[in-house]
Amino acid sequence: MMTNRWPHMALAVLSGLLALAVAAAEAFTQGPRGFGRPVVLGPDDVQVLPDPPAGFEIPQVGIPRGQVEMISYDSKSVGTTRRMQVYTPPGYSKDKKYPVLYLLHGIGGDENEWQRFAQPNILLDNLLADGKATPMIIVMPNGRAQKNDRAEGDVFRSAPAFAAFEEDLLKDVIPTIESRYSAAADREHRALAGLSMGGGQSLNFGLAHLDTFAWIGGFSSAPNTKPPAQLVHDPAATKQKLRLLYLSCGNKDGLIRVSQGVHAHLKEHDVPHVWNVDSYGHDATHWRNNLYHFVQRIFTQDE
Ligand code: FER
Repeated sequence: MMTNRWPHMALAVLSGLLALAVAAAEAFTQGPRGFGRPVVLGPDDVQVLPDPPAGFEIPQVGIPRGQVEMISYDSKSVGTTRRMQVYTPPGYSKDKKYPVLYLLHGIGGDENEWQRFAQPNILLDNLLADGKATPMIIVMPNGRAQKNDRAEGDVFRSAPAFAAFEEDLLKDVIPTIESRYSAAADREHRALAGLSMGGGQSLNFGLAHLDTFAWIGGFSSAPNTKPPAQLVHDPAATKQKLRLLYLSCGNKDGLIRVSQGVHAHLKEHDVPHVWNVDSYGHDATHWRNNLYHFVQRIFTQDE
């Protein structure tokens, strides 16, 4: 018997169209690259550190100030001359050795991004005047390790260059700083932190090189973060070496699932860490506020 197939075909076409419409609606509401994904908060996803006091980012009057300078270095792995910003604290002197924080930017940024979002020099000058931080050098390199390292065009295409930065950091950036500045050159005096792509880089490189870094921070870490079990594959060793592991994310940031996954793994394996979930999004306020907290908690042995 001949059956009429038209109703079936019409149905198939209709459900195909419906699936497309649902996918388009999801792409629209979740935004590109997961920024707008729905945030699902668990019981641990709470703010453990208060927002900084009013005026923390405004230069205090009459206090000594550090300096920020742009320097160039030859990168062997990239094959070009690259740039980084270097903050030296007030009273910087060759007679002392300073710990160093390497501070990494996001996917759309470069060596100037942290200065634009947070002015780490102002935060540090203020904290030092109040006796709330250890004098340190802060290095803001360019984490896009490729010949054209400007944030141009579709910045997501440069994601592989953010992975390649591991070699530039370890073999060129750190040796440059330790040869040109009065820097203490051991793991207890090196910290690595960053925002978004830079957060992922800090977790990936820092936890893989605990002989180089003892203090690690990831703010709003991006999906370039390695899977948690890969990041911390030997929890006992990680625990023994880490001085601080600081994770933060805003509760309006669609990328929060990345940090939630890292926190869950650390908790499961009893690796001490800070997990601070504040009320911001993927934005400069979150990065500035959490940098303020992070810098007060590093290099505390030097106090
Ligand atoms: C992604 C979403 C966001 C991603 C990277 C980012 C590599 C980075 C964001 C930032 O640095 O602000 O899917 O993939």
